[in-house]
Amino acid sequence: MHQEEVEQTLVLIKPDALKNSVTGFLLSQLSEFHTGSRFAATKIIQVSRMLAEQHYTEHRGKAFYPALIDYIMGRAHYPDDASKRRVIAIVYRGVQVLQRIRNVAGPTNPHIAREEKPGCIRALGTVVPIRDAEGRVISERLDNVIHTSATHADAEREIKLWFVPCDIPPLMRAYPTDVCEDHYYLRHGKLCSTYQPGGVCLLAPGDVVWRSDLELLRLRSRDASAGPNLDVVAAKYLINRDSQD
Ligand code: 3AN
Repeated sequence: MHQEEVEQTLVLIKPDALKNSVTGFLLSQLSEFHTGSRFAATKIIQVSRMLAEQHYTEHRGKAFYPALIDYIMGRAHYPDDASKRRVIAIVYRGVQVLQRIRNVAGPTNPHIAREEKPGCIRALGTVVPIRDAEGRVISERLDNVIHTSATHADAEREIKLWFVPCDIPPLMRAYPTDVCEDHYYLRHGKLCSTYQPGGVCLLAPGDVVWRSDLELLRLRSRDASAGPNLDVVAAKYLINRDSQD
């Protein structure tokens, strides 16, 4: 096996899978035996709104977007028990692992998955109508059990969004890292270099950081409005920090 053939992908085992206790089945379907993939990282996450909105940023503004955010946050499946709201986030690595895992997952829409690819993971899912205030169906929520990255560019964006480098053993990291030399705090949505009450320390000197994140933080500390949204870096440092709404 040549090193350059090894790729990575992000899988999210979503709240409906956890509620229906199919996690063991999914892990078996995703295992090296079926997909040639190996674990590089995994964690249990209570998904914040910030993380959900960054993950699904391409769907912002669509009719199903609010329901999609509620779904990945676990609010749809656990409306009355926030303590049960979580996903399992996994980085898999292996040869052609992105496509092999997408094949096992199947089509995005569970109805189509059942028709076109019976036996795939998303054939276990369901489709929930979304209604407006008058009760008219305006869209649908696809409860499709797992997320898998669609492209290599998506995999890089998503792995960097959900994981810090030290979640992944050094020899399994696919993207460049740097060592941070400064303090970066987030306070009321703004970046600061010194601690003030209410601030959260994102990074301290000596921390290992995705190089692209550090570039954005440096840019932002010179010009507070430059570059992409700060949340794309901040969200992973806030994972499991406070219980979410
Ligand atoms: P996939 O998850 O198969 O890569 P994406 O990335 O296009 O599909 O969409 C991400 C998620 O957004 C889907 N898993 C699904 O929950 C939701 N979604 C996408 N398209 C629609 C749609 N037309 N109607 C409802 N929900 C959708």
